[in-house]
Amino acid sequence: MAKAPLTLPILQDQFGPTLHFPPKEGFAGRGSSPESVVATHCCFCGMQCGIKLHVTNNRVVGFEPWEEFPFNEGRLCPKGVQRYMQNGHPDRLLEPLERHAGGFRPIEWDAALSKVTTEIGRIQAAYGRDAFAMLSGVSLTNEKSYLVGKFARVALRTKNLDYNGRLCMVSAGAGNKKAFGLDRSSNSYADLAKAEVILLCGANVSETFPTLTHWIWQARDNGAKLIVVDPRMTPIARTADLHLPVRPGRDSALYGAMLNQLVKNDWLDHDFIDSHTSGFDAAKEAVASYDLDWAAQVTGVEPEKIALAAEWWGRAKTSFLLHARGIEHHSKGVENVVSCINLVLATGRIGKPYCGYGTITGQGNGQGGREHGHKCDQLPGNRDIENPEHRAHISRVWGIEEADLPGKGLSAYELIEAIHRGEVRGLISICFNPLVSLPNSRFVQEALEKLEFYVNIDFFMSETAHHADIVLPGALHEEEEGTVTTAEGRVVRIRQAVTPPGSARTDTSILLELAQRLGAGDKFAFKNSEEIFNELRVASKGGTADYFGITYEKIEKNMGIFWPCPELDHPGTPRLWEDRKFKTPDGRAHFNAVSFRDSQEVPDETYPYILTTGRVVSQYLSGTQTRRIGKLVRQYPEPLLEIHPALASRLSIREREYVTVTTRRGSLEFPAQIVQTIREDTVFVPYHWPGDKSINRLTSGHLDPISKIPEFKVSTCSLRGTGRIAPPVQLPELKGGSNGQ
Ligand SMILES: Nc1nc2c(c(=O)[nH]1)N[C@H]1C(S)=C(S)[C@@H](COP(=O)(O)OP(=O)(O)OC[C@H]3O[C@@H](n4cnc5c(=O)[nH]c(N)nc54)[C@H](O)[C@@H]3O)O[C@H]1N2
Ligand SMILES: Nc1nc2c(c(=O)[nH]1)N[C@H]1C(S)=C(S)[C@@H](COP(=O)(O)OP(=O)(O)OC[C@H]3O[C@@H](n4cnc5c(=O)[nH]c(N)nc54)[C@H](O)[C@@H]3O)O[C@H]1N2
Ligand code: SF4
Ligand SMILES: [Mo]
Repeated sequence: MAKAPLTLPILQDQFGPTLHFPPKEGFAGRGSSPESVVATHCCFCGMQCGIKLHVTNNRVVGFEPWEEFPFNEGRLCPKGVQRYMQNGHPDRLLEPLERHAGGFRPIEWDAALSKVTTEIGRIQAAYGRDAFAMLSGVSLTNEKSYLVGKFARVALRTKNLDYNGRLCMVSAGAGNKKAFGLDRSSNSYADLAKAEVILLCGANVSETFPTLTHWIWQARDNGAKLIVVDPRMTPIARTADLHLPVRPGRDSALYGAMLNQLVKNDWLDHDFIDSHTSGFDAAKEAVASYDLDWAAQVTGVEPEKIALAAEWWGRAKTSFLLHARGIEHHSKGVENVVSCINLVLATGRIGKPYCGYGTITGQGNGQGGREHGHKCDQLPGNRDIENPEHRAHISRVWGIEEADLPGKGLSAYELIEAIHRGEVRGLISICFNPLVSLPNSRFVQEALEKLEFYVNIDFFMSETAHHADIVLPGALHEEEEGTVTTAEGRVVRIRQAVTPPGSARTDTSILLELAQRLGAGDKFAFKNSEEIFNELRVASKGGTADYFGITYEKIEKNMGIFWPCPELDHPGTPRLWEDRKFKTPDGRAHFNAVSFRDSQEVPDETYPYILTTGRVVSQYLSGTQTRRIGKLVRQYPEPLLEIHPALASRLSIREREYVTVTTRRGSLEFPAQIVQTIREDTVFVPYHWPGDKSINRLTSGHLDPISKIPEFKVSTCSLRGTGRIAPPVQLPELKGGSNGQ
């Protein structure tokens, strides 16, 4: 039976349309004298900047910089300085909720959890264990990621567990494993400072990782050349020495042509290639015909610029290549990643001071969260769920029979497809808002409506939670102890500053109690997060992501430890590959041959333009958190369609005119923002909003065949001006208060 989404606010006061946060009385904010100051990390992106939270009356009331933390040295971005507004937010979920005919009503914890376990039992008995699935998220700490993986496999005993990193890091992960046999940024960002050339591919660093720019500026102060590859002239691209405005979806042609230039001009490190790599000849062969004119035609970038980029890269003595979702969110995301890595390997500039490579991890724990086993194909330590030795090791640590350990399950979007087909009937999700963040979201909504039972764990009522039968109030970052692993591979401590408000509970305690009620209590006898971490250490031992030598005490003492850290007396590994012992089966770094192929959708007469999507500085992911903070909303209140003046003029589109964007999934209207900074054949819309403002209603569900990442960065579209000008946005009022809110 299809279930209508309950999209109307039900408890008006708690879930009303107010998207900003008027401070409550007594909410002191910055400048106050807090009862305590807790040094921890920002809850948002993968930089995991150090921050000190001010606590009074068991409430986070403000913050101050944590200047000693080595990565950001006190610097914070617009989101970081507002994150403290969430703990006392009036929208916080304070008690479990149950769906009934007219909406949601509060329910006691015991009744809520009983209902959850009864429904899990019913669905698994009727349709099989795998018919109950789990989705998770990597804003969760390492401990919670590990716990979710174990919970799904040991308590739920389902193979169908996946996570929101599937929308984020998996192309990079797969590419790194192919090339290096290990999935981590090869260097700490300290190596950026003296790199001669920095090549930044598909990363809007100033908006998405603002504090990382400091390291890039340092390099520039030291004379580094910065090359940025992005179809938009982003803020960081405006400061670059060379901007290559690539046509979306064509990156591998560009990097292939650059590799060809390296070969032709012999800008190669032959010793490194011969002694430490394999596959060079095939990679070279694959791009032998990629001359500058061909590449210019395919990518839309002038041949001279491609030649110059290759020359700067080729002649440099030190260099750092960074990429992010701009090259990874593609149906050939993995190919894009390995074509970048080929450039690094060809010049042998890795595993040496100021010579680095890395994907820039997105979510707060995008790194650790992709190592500890809540991916559909993975076990802790970044082990492979289909490898018999890996399965045997984890079964031993968990005290189960290997035969009882489920195998590989479906990836996130495939799981939604299975729900849509009726193969998966029940779902538990934690820390994930797929209705806003998955592509083709009308299809996602249909799937959610087909679920027989759905339980959602979050601290705000996300759009996806509106489809739940039971909503369980979980905990914010600052409400639990744990660790996360930053984009650099540095494992840091998250400290509990306050306990969850109302009757909200820590995510950990919710999962532990559910495990108990599902009859697996003996396998989940953890008393605190540190005990979970200690089991994770053992589980990860011997895996590529080896945390065995890391302890809470050691992290605190050193302000973080870089994995791999295989023994207690091991100092950790900020720079990988100094020993040249790659983790591939043959011990060599692998070149991968990449022949250029196009995106799944290519412009045609009906859909002549490319729609690409991404982020703005003041909003975070599906927006559940940042759309509730007034100052951030005021900074960028609604999604706008970035369009080049030449294209706007051809289509007679005016500034702020509503433009109908149509893709194969449907149509929506967005106000135009006419900017010089985007290619003429491309439009850009950020994705942080739900409903009719959600660009994911229009994006495609095409996946990379290896990583299963959706092609968020290329959908073809048509554009039509409506003649109507969008009214000025009603900005949320910022009511007084010493914190400026
Ligand atoms: N403010 C803010 N910061 C965030 C987040 C957020 O939501 N808001 N989210 C965090 C997370 S989880 C992530 S994954 C990161 C993402 O960080 P980024 O990857 O930097 O962000 P995106 O906006 O997704 O995409 C980056 C750039 O890719 C470009 N691009 C689009 N198509 C192509 C293409 O085909 N080739 C190339 N070379 N470039 C292309 C876009 O123009 C865009 O400028 O940000 C993290 N930080
Ligand atoms: N079109 C388009 N779509 C995209 C992208 C794009 O570039 N373009 N980017 C993709 C990327 S890179 C990503 S990472 C995804 C992100 O997509 P999502 O993961 O769905 O986005 P979030 O907003 O992080 O959703 C997480 C939910 O978990 C809750 N939450 C956060 N922390 C915790 C916690 O500690 N405990 C609990 N219980 N709940 C928590 C938040 O309130 C929120 O409701 O979006 C993807 N979608
Ligand atoms: S850069 Fe990322 S981690 Fe640092 S303050 Fe901003 S959102 Fe938080
Ligand atoms: Mo992400």
